[in-house]
Amino acid sequence: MKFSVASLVAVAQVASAHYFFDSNVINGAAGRPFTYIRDFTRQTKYNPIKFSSNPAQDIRDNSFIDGDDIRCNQGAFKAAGNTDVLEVGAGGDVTVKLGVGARMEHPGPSLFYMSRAPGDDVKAYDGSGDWFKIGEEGVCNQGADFTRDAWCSWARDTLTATIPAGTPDGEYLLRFEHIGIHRSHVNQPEHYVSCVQVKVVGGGNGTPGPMVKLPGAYKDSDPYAKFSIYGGFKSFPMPGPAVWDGTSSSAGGQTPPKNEPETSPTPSAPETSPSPVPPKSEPETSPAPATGGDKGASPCTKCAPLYGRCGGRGFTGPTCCSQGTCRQSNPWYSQCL
Ligand SMILES: [Cu+2]
Repeated sequence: MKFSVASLVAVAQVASAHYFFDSNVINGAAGRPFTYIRDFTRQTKYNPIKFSSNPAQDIRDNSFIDGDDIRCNQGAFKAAGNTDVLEVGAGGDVTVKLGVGARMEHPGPSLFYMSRAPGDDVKAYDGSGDWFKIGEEGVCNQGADFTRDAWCSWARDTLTATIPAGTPDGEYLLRFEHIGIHRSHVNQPEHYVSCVQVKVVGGGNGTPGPMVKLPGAYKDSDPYAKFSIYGGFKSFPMPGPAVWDGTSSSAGGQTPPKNEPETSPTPSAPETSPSPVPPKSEPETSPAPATGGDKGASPCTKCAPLYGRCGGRGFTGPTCCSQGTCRQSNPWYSQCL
């Protein structure tokens, strides 16, 4: 029975305000899902990862930013042996794409990390070693809406990381992360992560760093986790370590956000300014989702799209349809038809 529910959920993966990375774009074409990206086991693939200190009803699939699932998503190590290793030249790009036609319609930064596999055997590596950051992007258009399209990744369906030319040859986990910060003002950033298994060739002899552990790189007391996007542009305190400069290791701490001219970090103190009042829940532009009956309905739902899932036992996503009518197929699955 557990398996039948899981497979129904797998079938029900649909475009959503939430998302997951499942394929690599190679020579302009997205490949088969989970070829080089480790598949993961969370019940609802597109669900975000949250802090264990967040209210229980807001946590999804028991995945925590301060737990092992923050490495490569829930249960991803189980898929390691069955995931191919993508060969990539140092200095080259790796692009990942969201599954099921989703787009990143949450404001927030994107970050890229690598961790070298012991013995250069990434298929046997659980990600418990040292991680370094190879890139990040935050605000690309300061004049745009800071709650939406000011962010580089807004409405995109791909992320691209460049392997630093100085990266030594070897096998690595390459971790892509997008963080939705629309609810950071209530200490609830949402992390979306996937790992690609890569083999770097033609590399250099740099010494990557600074190093962090996952979990460990993010804390619920970090400024990014308390940041408010409401009330106009503010310099965003990018979480995690400084981006590796591509040469030697540096004993640095937080990096100033490279996309923003201001360097003063946002204080982590709670905002007291009364104007404008941040929304208690996620701002909605689409019709308010029906919340009746579906205990634990997602605090950041839009209505489900046509053919999207809109209900069923254990479902915590949107229970309304932006197109079509929500029809029950069976007790575990309702769909917008
Ligand atoms: Cu969300």
